[in-house]
Amino acid sequence: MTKKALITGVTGQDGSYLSELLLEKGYEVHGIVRRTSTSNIERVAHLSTALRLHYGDVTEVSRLMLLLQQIQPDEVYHLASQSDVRASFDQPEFTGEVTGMGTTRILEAIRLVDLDCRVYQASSSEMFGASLPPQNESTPFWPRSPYAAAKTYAYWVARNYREAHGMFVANGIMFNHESPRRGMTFVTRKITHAVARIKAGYDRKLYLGNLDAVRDWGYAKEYVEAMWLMLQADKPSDYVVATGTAYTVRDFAEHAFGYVGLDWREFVRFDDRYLRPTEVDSLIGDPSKTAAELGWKSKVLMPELASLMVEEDLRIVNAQRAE
Ligand code: NAP
Ligand code: G4F
Repeated sequence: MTKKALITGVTGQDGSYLSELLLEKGYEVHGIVRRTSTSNIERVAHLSTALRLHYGDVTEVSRLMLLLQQIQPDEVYHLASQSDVRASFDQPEFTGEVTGMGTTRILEAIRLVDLDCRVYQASSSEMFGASLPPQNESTPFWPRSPYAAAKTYAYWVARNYREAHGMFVANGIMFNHESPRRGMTFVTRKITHAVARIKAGYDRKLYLGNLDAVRDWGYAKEYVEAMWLMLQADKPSDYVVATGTAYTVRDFAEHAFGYVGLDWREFVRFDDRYLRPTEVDSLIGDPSKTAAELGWKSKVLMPELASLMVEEDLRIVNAQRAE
């Protein structure tokens, strides 16, 4: 029997890599797409003949119920979210609706249609916030943004549906993962895209906020494999997904500019618009449980990640120049 998967947030960075992975594994893959006035399917356009896309929104439970009833997925990957931490300070209520309540809606919809399926909840290392590293599955949560608070709520709702209703729901507590498909507002992609534009002579400066923040950056393409592994386990649980390595934003900029032979100090300038009312200073994950129970381990670390992202942004910028 062909397995069926439903992905919310299929048009995002992770949704696109996960779609590729599940299609490769022979799944019938369905995705929920928001209706927008301009196209939002660029990241999955190359999969359009294989992928089955449906309009929907995680703020509309009736639509979620109908789709679940029609598709009857074996696995649901709930990735949809307002995922920009800085933006969550400007839109806290909206972030709560989508990132927090969205999880309740998808779980309640599954329960109401009485569907026997496995669910992945996209939890985040942002939940650890001000708790000191290294962070693992037992580290207390201390959310430092409306986004992190919404994800913490969603994490506990996922746990509660597991405990109260016996549903198979796994929380992937993922640390920052990046790729050439990363949204342009996140610091890594903002840097690599700027490096390519500066190298091509289009821009002269890059404005950033806190360069001292420490992150544990991994490669998104590898992280979606951990999502799938969580839903193949014998029982549902919560897993930290990380590389266990630590770099500052400054380190990332140094590597990205250095890759094209530039000195970051000549181009990066400070802009306080990119500071946050409350910052998360240091996230460094301890993925030992995930390695021991799921056999997952990251391979690509920050220097290689920065290089491959710059490489792809150089290709994009040069292709635009040729047009
Ligand atoms: P992303 O690129 O921002 O993608 C988010 C997805 O959610 C997009 O497909 C977006 O649609 C969709 N979406 C937003 N609001 C929606 C709504 N109301 N209804 C339906 N879909 C909606 O995020 P990502 O990096 O792939 O991350 C995937 C998930 O993992 C998110 O939940 C994120 O918070 C979480 N996470 C990410 C990281 C990371 O480092 N990347 C780490 C931990 C957790 P549009 O394309 O139309 O905007
Ligand atoms: O790239 P960022 O915006 O990612 P952040 O806030 O760590 O959140 C990402 O990872 C989370 C997992 O830990 C996800 F849950 C979340 O959805 C998202 O994918 O910022 C990283 C760091 C921050 O400390 C920020 O203050 O970079 C610092 N930074 C410095 N200058 C900047 C900038 N961030 C952005 N976005 N833009 C800047 O100019």
